[in-house]
Amino acid sequence: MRVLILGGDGYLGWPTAMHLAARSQDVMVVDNYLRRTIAIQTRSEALITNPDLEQRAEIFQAASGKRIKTRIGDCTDFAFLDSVFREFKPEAVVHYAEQPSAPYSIRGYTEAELTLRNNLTTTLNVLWAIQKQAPDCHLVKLGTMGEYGTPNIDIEEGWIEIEHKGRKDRFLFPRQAGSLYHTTKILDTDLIWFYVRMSKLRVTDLMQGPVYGLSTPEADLDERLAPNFHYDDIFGTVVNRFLVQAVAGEPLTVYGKGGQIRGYLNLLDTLQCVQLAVDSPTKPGELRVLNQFTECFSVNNLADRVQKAGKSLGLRVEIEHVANPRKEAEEHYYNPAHSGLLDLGLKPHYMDESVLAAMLERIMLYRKNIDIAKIRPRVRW
Ligand code: USQ
Repeated sequence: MRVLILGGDGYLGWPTAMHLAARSQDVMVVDNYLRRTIAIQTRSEALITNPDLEQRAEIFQAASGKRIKTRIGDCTDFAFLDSVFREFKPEAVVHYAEQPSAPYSIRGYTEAELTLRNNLTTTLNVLWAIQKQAPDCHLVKLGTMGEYGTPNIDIEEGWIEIEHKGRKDRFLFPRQAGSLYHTTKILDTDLIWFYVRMSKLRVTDLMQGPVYGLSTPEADLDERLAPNFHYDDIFGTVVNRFLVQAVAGEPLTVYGKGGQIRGYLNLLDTLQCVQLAVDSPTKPGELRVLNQFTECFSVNNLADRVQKAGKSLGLRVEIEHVANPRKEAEEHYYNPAHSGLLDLGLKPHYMDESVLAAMLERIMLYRKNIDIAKIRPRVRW
């Protein structure tokens, strides 16, 4: 199958590209290095220095014998994206090409405008390129569990049936996000649902929770194939940040009371989920929504787990409740459904102590790269 990966240089994009190429898919990746640019501008560079996309593809080919095609360009430029679709004629598109940081989207007007324009224009362009060049192509779009927020009712998998004054209909589950970045994902969903209804596109929206991990079978072939692993307050997700903090001897930064619950998953499971979605395309005119996480924890629970795993390696890990830089519920109900991917065949890798300890050991190899100044929250809501 020809699979086009937009945002192929990212934390998820690059491991996905290698994973699919290793399984003999014909893979092309596209990226404009937006995340790398923002990381330099905000002093948020990743823990491990990554070669550029073309070099990564060469290293991967030497290590695995599998080729990944690369195109460097901006998906907000429709002429460029249209030419990529015309040339490659994808059968599936994995769309990761968005500004993914909630704190960055809140930082100031320039960052808000960039996030809104980049994310929405890219999604519009992808939908148009599919309509024009590959109308039968299956779009696998990375959404986020953050679209739903933390409502005081059970979260369904994308859709909800509502009975009102004796009549029933099915609607997208209500969405109410906690950052502008997460709000752009809601707007993406509305845009996608419009084009699915109008043009009978095939789409899967993967509502993903925070991901952790830095090891995959392909990334482990060569150190230079590692994902771009962030621990800064801009791009770092909470588990990866806590693990680096533990190695650095810095207290774990629990925001506020720490009762915030989210649905987490291992990077290995992101790869499985995307593969499962690609392997089972939806019907024309179908928007399938899958909640993509394997287990729910509070931030306090995560901090305890990291502390325990650190102790097993002789690290002294302290936990600190810092003033919450975000406006979010710190104690709330949270019960999201997540059976769709399990039904498709997902075999979860759960977060046990050995998984965290293995990550800590790997991070220790890069201890000298840790810049303490990147750890504390620098953006407030
Ligand atoms: N948190 C802390 N301490 C930290 C960092 C985060 O307590 O040092 C808390 C946050 O306040 C939040 C939770 O941990 O309650 C998760 O934060 P996060 O930074 O790991 O995740 P978030 O900003 O929501 O965004 C990340 C990805 C985003 C993805 C999202 C999935 O950056 O691209 O969409 O996870 S979700 O959280 O389900 O919306």
